[in-house]
Amino acid sequence: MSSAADTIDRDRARAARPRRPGRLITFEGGEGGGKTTQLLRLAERLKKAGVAVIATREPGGTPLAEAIRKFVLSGAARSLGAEGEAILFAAARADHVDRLIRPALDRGDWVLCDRFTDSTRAYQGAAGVDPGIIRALERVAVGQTRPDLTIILDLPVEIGLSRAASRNAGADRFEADPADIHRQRRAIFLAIARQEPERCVVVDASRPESEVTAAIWQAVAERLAVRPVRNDG
Ligand code: T5A
Repeated sequence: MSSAADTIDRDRARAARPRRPGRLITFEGGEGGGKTTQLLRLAERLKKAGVAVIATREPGGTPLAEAIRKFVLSGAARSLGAEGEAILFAAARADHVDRLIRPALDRGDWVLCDRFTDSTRAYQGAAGVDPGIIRALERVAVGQTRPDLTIILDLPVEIGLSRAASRNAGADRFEADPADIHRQRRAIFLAIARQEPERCVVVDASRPESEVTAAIWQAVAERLAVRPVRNDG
């Protein structure tokens, strides 16, 4: 029979455990910074370390959110204005968090997400949406599901745009904006990193891919204490 002391110890142990076992790592920054490339590289490395990994993206990650992605990135929602687009990004994010991200974190998986809430702060923020509205949408969409670590891939706008142009067929709704807007977005990402240094790491993405990969791995290993799982056979 268990004693009251055992029960208290068990309660304490439960309280000492992290509220959720998984980790959420987001990749942020302007166009063509190498988010997709680096996210996939980190996913591979974590898998080799024995971590269960889900790689996903925003807008997107669920059928509903992917449909919203197609609609917004085509420019079809432009007439709603920047606030209307912010609402659509938030709706896609709410579905993504409810159906994919939160259940994965609860299972103990690590979720790597290509863009998340900081993209709304930077892109819709630079388009003039009131920060209070952005914060309110963020609360509704994600609740307590906040990133444990955010990698901000930073590089001069011109380099990022030329990389993005070399990769795809045509610029999407946001990529096609003037360079000044891209520079404002970059400034907002860097301001977020200064305001939340415990969550954000800025990585110089103008360097060769392998150097960027090494810098990201160092940040993940230091901040989230990932260790290779021994596999003795
Ligand atoms: N958006 C999104 C909002 O406005 N609000 C929001 O809330 C959200 C979530 C999403 C768009 O939606 C906007 C932001 C975006 O405009 P997207 O198709 O997902 O659109 O586009 P991006 O996230 O911008 O991704 P990109 O595809 O432009 O760039 P990535 O993923 O940063 O870069 P990647 O890995 O595809 O690399 C681009 C090219 O560069 C090369 C790669 O090989 C590739 O050809 N490359 C390098 N070359 C040299 N050196 C390196 N270090 C390199 N790294 C990659």
